[in-house]
Amino acid sequence: MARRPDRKRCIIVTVVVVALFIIVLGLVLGLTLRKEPEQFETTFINRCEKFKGYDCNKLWTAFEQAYVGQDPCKVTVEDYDPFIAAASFKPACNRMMFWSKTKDIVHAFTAKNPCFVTLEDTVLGGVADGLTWCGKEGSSETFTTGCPGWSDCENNTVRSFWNKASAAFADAACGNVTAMLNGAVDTPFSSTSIFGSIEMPRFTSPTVKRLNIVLLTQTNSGANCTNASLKELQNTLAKGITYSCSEMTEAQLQQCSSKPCGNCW
Ligand code: DVN
Repeated sequence: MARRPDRKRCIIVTVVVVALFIIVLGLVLGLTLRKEPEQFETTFINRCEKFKGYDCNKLWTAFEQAYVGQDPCKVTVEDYDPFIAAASFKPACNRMMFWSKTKDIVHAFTAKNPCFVTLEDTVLGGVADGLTWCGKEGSSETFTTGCPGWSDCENNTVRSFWNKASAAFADAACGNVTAMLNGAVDTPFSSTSIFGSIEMPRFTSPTVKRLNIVLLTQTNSGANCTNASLKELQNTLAKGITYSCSEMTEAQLQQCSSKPCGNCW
């Protein structure tokens, strides 16, 4: 008879312990799973705040609405329209710098020589440079792992973003425009690259007056300005735009970093 209350107490204690365990497990799992999207959003907002004059929360909301809750292979360039509208920027005539296969060198150059501005130096590209992100059907979160790769599907979250941002950047091109290409590869100009397929076709005369190609060359080997791919570039460049090509070694480019705007090539 005296054992019954003990048994009851034992059951209550067990239930409380199990309930506490479930709550703690839930909290731990919840915090762990929430960590990823929070980090991405924080990175985005922190990067955005380095640029003056933007409402970064508004920019974030416009950005995430493009892909959140969607199949990461079904995000179109148009889905990023609200972000592009919110991230409007003043065109930097004569200072816009395009590039292909020279990502690290060109960004090291523009960091030292702010006369020139790449897409990634603007809020438009700066918030997402080097990042991977996607959504999932039925989820309101941003994921940074398990996203489809660049060539897994045409309309993937990241690729559509860069296609749209590159188009918007090129639409704003004006005056003398520069593109830094890589002389260490067989075809410095590729008509299927973002520069060749999305950006250059948007340069129109008379808004764009001149296209300066800066071809980064090795001292003794690789492509030079007579390269066949650069002939193709000239053939596809819109009529009325003047073309020039300057061969430069990395050492010459370094010296150029301290020169006044427009005096490099
Ligand atoms: O003018 C620049 C700039 O405005 C940018 O938005 O587009 C132009 C550069 O694009 P591009 O001409 O295609 O040059 P790349 O060097 O061939 O590719 C540029 C970047 O796009 C790569 O560095 C990749 O980005 P990541 O992975 O380093 O963050 C990405 N990319 C392009 N093609 C890719 C690819 N990533 C994976 N697979 C591919 N096939």
